Amino acid sequence: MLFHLFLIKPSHYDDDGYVIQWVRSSIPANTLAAVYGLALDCAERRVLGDDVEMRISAWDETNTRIRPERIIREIRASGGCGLVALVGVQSNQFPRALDIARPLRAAGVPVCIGGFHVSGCLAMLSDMPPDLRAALDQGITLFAGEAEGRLEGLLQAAYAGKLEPVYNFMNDLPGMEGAPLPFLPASVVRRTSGVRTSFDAGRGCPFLCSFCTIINVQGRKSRSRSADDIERIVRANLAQGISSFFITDDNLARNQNWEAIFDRLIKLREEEGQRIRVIAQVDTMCHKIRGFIEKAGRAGVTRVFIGLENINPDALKEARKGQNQITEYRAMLQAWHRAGAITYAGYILGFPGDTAESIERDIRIIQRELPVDLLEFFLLTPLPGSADHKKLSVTGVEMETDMNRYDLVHVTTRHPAMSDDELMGIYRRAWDLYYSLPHIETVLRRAKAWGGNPRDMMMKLLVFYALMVLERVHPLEGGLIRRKYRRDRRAGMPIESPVRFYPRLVWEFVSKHVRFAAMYWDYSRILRRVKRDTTPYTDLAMTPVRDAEYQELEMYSASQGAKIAVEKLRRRTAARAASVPAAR
Ligand code: B12
Ligand code: SF4
Repeated sequence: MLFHLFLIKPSHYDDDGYVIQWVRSSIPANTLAAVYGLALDCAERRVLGDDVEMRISAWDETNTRIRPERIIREIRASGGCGLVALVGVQSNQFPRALDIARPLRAAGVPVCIGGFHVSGCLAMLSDMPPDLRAALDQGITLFAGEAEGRLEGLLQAAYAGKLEPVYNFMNDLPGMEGAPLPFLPASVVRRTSGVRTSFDAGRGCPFLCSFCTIINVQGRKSRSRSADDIERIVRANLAQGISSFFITDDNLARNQNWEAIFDRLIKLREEEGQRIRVIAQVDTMCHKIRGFIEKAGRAGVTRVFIGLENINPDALKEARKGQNQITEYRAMLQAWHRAGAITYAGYILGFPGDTAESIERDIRIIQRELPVDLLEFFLLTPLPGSADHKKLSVTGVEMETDMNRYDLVHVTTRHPAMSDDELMGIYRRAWDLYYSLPHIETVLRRAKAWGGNPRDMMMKLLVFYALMVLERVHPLEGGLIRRKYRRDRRAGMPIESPVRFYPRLVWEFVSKHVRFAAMYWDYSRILRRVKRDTTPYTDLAMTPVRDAEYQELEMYSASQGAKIAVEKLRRRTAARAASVPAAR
């Protein structure tokens, strides 16, 4: 007997209703890896019985076309036994997930949807929202919570034809020690950039940011894999030729096991000579954790994502992100550069106090005063699962009803001072301002001065910006060469005629690549100039932190909140200085 399990990570639709899909997407989805690892474990343990063979297919729709009719055929050919699991479905992917499920359900194929949208909604809302109800009406099973220790039961129910409409484990977060490990076969990884895979070393974050869904879905307590487990994941991937990893923890700095994990990676690198490289996500106070950045550098962390979010303390306070102290940003960013890592900073636009002018001013301040390499902009979005979303739902504030637009690059709720068009306009302009040619030159000069590879930096800046301006997608959703299929259009939107669709596709392809070539030419000219110049380079952002800067830098006087933050720092420093002789 054969049971066919299809694990599919859906993508979402662009504004024209076509699936966002690439010949190669950038990063393999860890959710796919996590659920695949759990499914492999179930298959090995023969949880459906000794006479049932489980066949697992793992597809990421950002790089693989999903053909429901073929899935139906395959399941029928193998005796009609199987399950389609739509994994890691975010809010912006839920409409696409429903469209994939529709023909499957019509053919009687069991479908289950899990991930942040279902989990976030069930965790925070008292009533099930209309899109989840629509899924139940289609006979789709909804799974809220984490699958560790639960996938087995779900598969058995699917095999027996007894799936429940809803599985809700939100009140019972499983431990991660000893859990089956995230893994993707090289054949799946090769459909992305091909050199990197991802895994989560832990889940949960202690902070309370109001726009964050993670704390309400994965909890505020750190749950972590052991260093032994991390070593197993790394070795399994080294064995298939993959030595580069994205550790997806939202905040690796608050993983209770970070040190043991780094020590193990350091051992693999320094004693065995493994060329492991790591991308990690951390918070803005991580430099205060003794040894964290230094060990991260030795463990192979070469890129860090940091949720800077804003340089105005009032906005941070309003978002309950008081842990971000702007007076620490420069020290933290410089520490990462000393450890040899490239810094990616997330920056949120659309806080209530923001105006187009304040956003422009703040970007100029960042360019001058903060040693950020790549800055990525997000629109403040009430993501289902966040405290912000719950508050707006409870108070009945109008929000966008099309979940496809909850991708952090669309306006989803009213801003108190800017119209939707103004907010969208400054959002687009923010990218143009930051990635202006003079600033590209500055970042390349800094990269060279810090001993990095300016060409590598140039390519990163170019690709990041090009995805936003040419493809109109956030770089985190990007990939190499866009694919579009005429028939893969959002339900409710007409299938275009070939005469209209294909010429436009060709025109888009050619014009985008011509514009990309022009950008490449501009960036390369800058790179050549930077490489040729042998005079030592430094600037304000690279200057080590000094007491006097709190009077001098614009970042500390641009807003009332900034001035208060500096005053608080001054008082803290004075109190500390006064307590030293007393302690002696
Ligand atoms: C790594 C990551 C990415 C990666 C890879 C995606 C991935 N899922 O691996 C990349 C960079 C591509 C990415 C992009 C984006 N992301 Co992202 N991402 C994350 C992050 C940090 C980790 C994901 C992860 O690995 N989690 C660990 C896994 C194991 O947990 P899990 O996904 O919940 O899966 C478990 C359960 O849900 C359950 N489960 C899941 N599916 C299924 C299915 C079935 C059938 C069953 C039984 C169980 C089950 O079992 C799993 C194992 O326990 C999360 C935050 C987070 N902490 O999860 C944000 C997060 C998922 N991303 C988010 C967003 C918004 C985005 C972007 C839209 C942002 C942007 N503008 O670029 C894009 C979307 C593009 C895309 N195509 O995915 C939001 C989604 C919120 C929401 N309500 O939708 C999150 C929650 C972060 C946030 N800001 O709040 N992301
Ligand atoms: S620091 Fe990041 S993960 Fe933690 S609560 Fe804030 S946004 Fe969420």
